[in-house]
Amino acid sequence: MSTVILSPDSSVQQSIDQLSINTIRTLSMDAVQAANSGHPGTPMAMAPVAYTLWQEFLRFDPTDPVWPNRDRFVLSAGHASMLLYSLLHLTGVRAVSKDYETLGEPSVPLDAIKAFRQLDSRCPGHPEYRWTSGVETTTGPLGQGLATSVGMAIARQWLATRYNQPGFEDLFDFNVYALCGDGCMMEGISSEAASLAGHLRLSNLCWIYDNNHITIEGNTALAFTEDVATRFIGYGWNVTRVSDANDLEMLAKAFRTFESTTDRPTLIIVDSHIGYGAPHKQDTSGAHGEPLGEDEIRLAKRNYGWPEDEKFFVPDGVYEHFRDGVGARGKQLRDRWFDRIAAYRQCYPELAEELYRMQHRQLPEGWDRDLPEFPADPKGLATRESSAKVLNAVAKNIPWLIGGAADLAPSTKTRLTFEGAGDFEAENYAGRNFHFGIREHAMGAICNGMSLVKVRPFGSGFFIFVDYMRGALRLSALMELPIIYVFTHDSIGVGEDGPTHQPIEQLAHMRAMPGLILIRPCDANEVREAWKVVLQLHHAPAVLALTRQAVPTIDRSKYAPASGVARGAYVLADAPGGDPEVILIGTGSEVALCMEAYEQLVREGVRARVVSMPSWELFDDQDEQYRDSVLPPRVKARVSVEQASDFGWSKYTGSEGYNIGISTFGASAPLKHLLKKFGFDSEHVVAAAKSQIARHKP
Ligand SMILES: Cc1ncc(C[n+]2csc(CCOP(=O)(O)OP(=O)(O)O)c2C)c(N)n1
Ligand SMILES: [Mg+2]
Repeated sequence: MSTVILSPDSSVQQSIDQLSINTIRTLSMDAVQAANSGHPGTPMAMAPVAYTLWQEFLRFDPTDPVWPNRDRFVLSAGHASMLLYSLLHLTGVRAVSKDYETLGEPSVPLDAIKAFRQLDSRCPGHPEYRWTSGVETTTGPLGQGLATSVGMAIARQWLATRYNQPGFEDLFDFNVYALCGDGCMMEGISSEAASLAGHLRLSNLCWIYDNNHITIEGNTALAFTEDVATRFIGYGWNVTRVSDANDLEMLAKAFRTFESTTDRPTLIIVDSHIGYGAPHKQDTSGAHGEPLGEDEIRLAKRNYGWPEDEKFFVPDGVYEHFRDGVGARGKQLRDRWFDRIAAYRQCYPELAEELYRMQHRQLPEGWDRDLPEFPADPKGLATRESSAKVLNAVAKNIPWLIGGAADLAPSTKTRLTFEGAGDFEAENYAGRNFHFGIREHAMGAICNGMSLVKVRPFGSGFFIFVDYMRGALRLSALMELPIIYVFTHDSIGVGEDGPTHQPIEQLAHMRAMPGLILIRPCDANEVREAWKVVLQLHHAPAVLALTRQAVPTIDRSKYAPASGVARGAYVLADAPGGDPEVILIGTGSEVALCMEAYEQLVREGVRARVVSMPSWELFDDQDEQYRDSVLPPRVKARVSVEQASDFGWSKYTGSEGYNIGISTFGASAPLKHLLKKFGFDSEHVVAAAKSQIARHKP
């Protein structure tokens, strides 16, 4: 090990390893102090772990942080963000544009660290994907990063099985590392994800657990005394331990153990001291989430042999050291990979083309060929059934459209049934049908991880259980990931299953989430159009809300085409001359009810219009002229019909409109009794329409 003199006025000499580690520590302390907010203790403790991993093992090229076969590093303990920012800075990670072009400038310049947690800084409080290059996934809600890392590891196995070909056996062989703390270990989502990762024997997955026995309220003895090692052995993981976070040799040995383990994931439990080196705060929760204070920082720097008055100090040689370590190794591997992908393109042009399109979030040529058209049919079929037909047609055309359900595929109808689709299992990583098990929350995060590796995932379940995965879904939206969530059993239409299974407020939840596109199609042809819309999304997750029960297939020769779905809402059936005196607005299964009421109103000489409104978000995105053509401002008589909470509907029906909805949790009974009880019959809609007309008479 070479030694370096720290600074002219310091008598302390330390190895370049130690110097680099202490730079990570002090940058983190100084940034938190300058922001007067943040979490210094864990970066101080885990600096040697992150250093060893990055400098000795991680196959990552800072000059091309989006190289597809790079190892992934996920900071699941997102509050320790300064640990990651210090690494991104010291290794010289380059910025990447929104279109994944590498730019010349650094992703995290020192000025960004000095502006930690300030508006527009590349160093926000918690790491944010698509904001700071080199951040592989947004973390902060504890446990999410761990479960996301499982999705990344799964996607790598799937990619490797499909694209690694003779002569190119290592095209995809990246590893996924995730660093977590006690909080991540306590959250249920990590148990779900670890259980599945063990079951799938994901040997490319390594979790590093910072076992510091400290969380916000104090010692973990307050609430967390289980034997984590035994738990993970039970999951089928390889578990190893490093009893001192400062022991670089033991850390390296643990990472080598991971690398040589080929049949299961690895957990490295590292015993550490939060706030390491701070004399009054080490090993206390006081080091977790507040600045150390100027005096304590001085003392800690003294302990590190650091110049006490220097701030944001990067000693000579540290940048170069990272450049010659992780930098040189990563660049060589990255360049070699791109050379090989050129050769791969010669040998396997079709597979190479698939990879190119997938990695650029494009669809293959002809992705929408052979989509089913559904003839008019008064009996019709459930939208989950029509969705199954569309999904299976489109999945044949998009090889990397892969996904599954949380043990509900027979109900959600999301199984890919065509020849060769197969099941993704430990023995068959080529399968396209995923069995997430009854783990909705992990399913959401795993879909996030898969999407971050750029395959096109879908996940499905009962709509009511979206509540179980909301944390992950929120991150899909925050990260702008084009994941497709298929949620069926979308209303009291589930009938006898009763209030526990009847979504009431879930539509409003989803509509309140920024960036998420919700589509609730009304019939089979709207389902086809909805799939077309969501497949073409690049930067937004989508939810398809589908029925369990049959809905009529509307006669499109008589009424407007289903392509109106793309605009969120459209005039399905209009008053003679297009001059309505009342507008009925429905979504999903309630559009048929609006049509029934419409027929009756028309028979009675009432000029009614029916608007099918499968997606608020898509409609709100249209220009004013279109929106006004669908909902003319002068027509104030408006009725909305939806089997759910009417929360938010007055946005379209006005403060004096009439919203037919449900304000309880539903009830258990055959559907036809529920429809009567909750007022979803044409008499109610017709009466509401008439009372609206009367109310708004000039
Ligand atoms: C889901 C979730 N719940 C609560 C929090 C708030 N929170 C942030 S850090 C933390 C304690 C974490 O303790 P640990 O993981 O042991 O981290 P350490 O203090 O050791 O770095 C909590 C409760 C959060 N970020 N996410
Ligand atoms: Mg802890």
